[in-house]
Amino acid sequence: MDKLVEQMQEAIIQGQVSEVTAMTNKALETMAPLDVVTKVVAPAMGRVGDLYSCGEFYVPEMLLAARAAKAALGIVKPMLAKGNVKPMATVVVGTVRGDLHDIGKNLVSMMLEGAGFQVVDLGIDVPPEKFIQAVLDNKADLMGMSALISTTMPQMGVTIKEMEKSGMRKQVKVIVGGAPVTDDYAKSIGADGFAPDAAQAVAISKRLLGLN
Ligand code: B1M
Repeated sequence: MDKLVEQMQEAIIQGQVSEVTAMTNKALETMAPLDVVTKVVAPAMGRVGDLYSCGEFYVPEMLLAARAAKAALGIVKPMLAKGNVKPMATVVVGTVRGDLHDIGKNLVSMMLEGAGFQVVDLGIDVPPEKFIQAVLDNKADLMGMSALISTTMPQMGVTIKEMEKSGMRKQVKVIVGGAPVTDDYAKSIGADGFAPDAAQAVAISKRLLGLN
């Protein structure tokens, strides 16, 4: 692995915001912004998850690492959005009720924006009624839900059921994602699409809307 990539990953894992900021700026002299996301931030946060799982990291360490990851993402975000053409569709995205994880959802938002979508990002802990209202207010073509915990994942199905009840389900395509989510799970709750990562979220969103 490239030495700088390795050092950046380590700095994210250790939550060193200023080092991550400096190294990200340096890396961007030679590295594509998307590579910072896929080769540095995503794998580093994966390792943070492993460290948490095996009891080496606790919540404070995860928070510090997440802050450092966000510092890197804050730098690359405007670059990913560059080269943007006129919005081709509107998408409402958010992390479901009870779930505070937003790094993956932010990556998905950034990539969609970069691909030319207008993104309405509702943030974290989004209840079904807020998703529904935002879709209606923005006349969204697509709605994206992210969930990172097995106990919050069912909120995606709850939201889809509420959309059905309110009679607006057919007006909007629904895509879901997040580490515990699978294609089968997405189908079982009636979502139109599932994406395992941010790049595929763009490809699948385009496909669902017939934009390819
Ligand atoms: Co939490 N956490 N966390 N955490 N956390 C996980 C998810 C966990 C797997 C860690 C572990 O045990 N190994 C575990 C869940 C276990 C389970 O579900 N059974 C867990 C837990 C338990 C918790 C708490 C309960 C801990 C506690 O308090 N005891 C708590 C819950 C808080 C809550 O949400 N109510 C908690 C809190 C936190 C922090 C706040 C400290 C922090 C979040 C900070 C933040 O997001 N601002 C945090 C973090 C950082 C993690 C891990 C380490 C990393 C998540 C991440 O950012 N990954 C995570 C472990 C892991 O996932 N390995 C963990 C990087 C990101 C790029 O990947 O989010 O998967 P990901 O997104 C990908 C794809 O999934 C996909 O594209 C993204 C980019 O490629 N994708 C989509 C995501 N959303 C999509 C939507 C789409 C399409 C694709 O369409 C709309």
